Amino acid sequence: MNAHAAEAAPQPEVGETAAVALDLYRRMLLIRRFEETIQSLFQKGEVHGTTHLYSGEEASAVGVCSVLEAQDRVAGTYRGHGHALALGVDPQGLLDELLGRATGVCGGRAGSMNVIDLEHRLIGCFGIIGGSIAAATGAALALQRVGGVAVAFFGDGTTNHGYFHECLNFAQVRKLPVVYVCENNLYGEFTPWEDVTAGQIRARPEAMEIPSVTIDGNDVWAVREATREAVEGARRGDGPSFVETLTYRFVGHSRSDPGAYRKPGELDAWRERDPLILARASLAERFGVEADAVAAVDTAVDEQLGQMVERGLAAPYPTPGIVREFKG
Ligand SMILES: Cc1ncc(C[n+]2csc(CCOP(=O)(O)OP(=O)(O)O)c2C)c(N)n1
Ligand SMILES: [Mg+2]
Repeated sequence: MNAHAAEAAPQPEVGETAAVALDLYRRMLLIRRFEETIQSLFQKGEVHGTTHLYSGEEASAVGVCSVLEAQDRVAGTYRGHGHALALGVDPQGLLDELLGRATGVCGGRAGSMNVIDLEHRLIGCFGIIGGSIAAATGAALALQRVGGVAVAFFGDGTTNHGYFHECLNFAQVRKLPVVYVCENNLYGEFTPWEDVTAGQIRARPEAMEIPSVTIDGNDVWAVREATREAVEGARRGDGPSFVETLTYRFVGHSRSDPGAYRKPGELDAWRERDPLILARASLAERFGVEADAVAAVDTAVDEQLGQMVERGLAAPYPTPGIVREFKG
């Protein structure tokens, strides 16, 4: 666990059902398997550029997005496959996008890092760190007039960027409906967060009197409950909130990183707290879901991905010079 302790995980609210729990699990599993597929396609030379995987952090996106409504808007990062799939972006469209095909959600022209899908509330994924914070803050300025809440996902390292400080200050002064979700995975690229960050991250929004919480980012229920509260506050007109999800990426920063900087035993310790393991445990213990029902979800996701790869590899490449119009 990170240097600062997470608050106790809230229990699911009365009214949460086994169906909701299974759906949250299915979404997290879909992200994990989708990215494993992407990585294997990348190694075969079918996915170009680079990839930044979200493996290990799935509970953060899925928990946050599970409480959003149709009018809300989300800005993700270059680790955005997870954010997109958690929002319900069509997995086939996303896969095709990464394969550079015309059938991709951006017509095959965005690739892994810059996916946008306005139909599914995703206003962009940003390769420039802090870009998501600026975009979500701008969206919140508009949503303040028309209704809705904006969410920005970003990492621990990004809290040292000027955008973070400027945007949070602006959002608090204008009481914008925005939730800032800092996915603290302990590292910014290859650097431990504490080597480059003065004080606790949460103290920064707190200094601006922005309600802030630090939670176990691998527990989808903890993320869901903390975000629900933050989103409700934004809808009431109370202004911005800050949610720090403590999590860990199981793979390197990007495709070329073997992760040699990890502390001994660190990866294994976090693997024991894999969000999928925690979700399976909660399915059984809190909801009485039988192992067979979980296995059926596992099989369905595997089959879905197998079919998607076949279709994606058969899809056409975009015509040079012709840019598809975005709907939104
Ligand atoms: C403005 C800007 N500066 C530097 C970079 C290079 N860069 C890419 S990822 C990264 C680290 C970000 O770390 P963090 O915010 O913790 O996100 P994580 O990758 O851990 O999810 C940096 C510095 C960038 N993309 N944009
Ligand atoms: Mg980080």
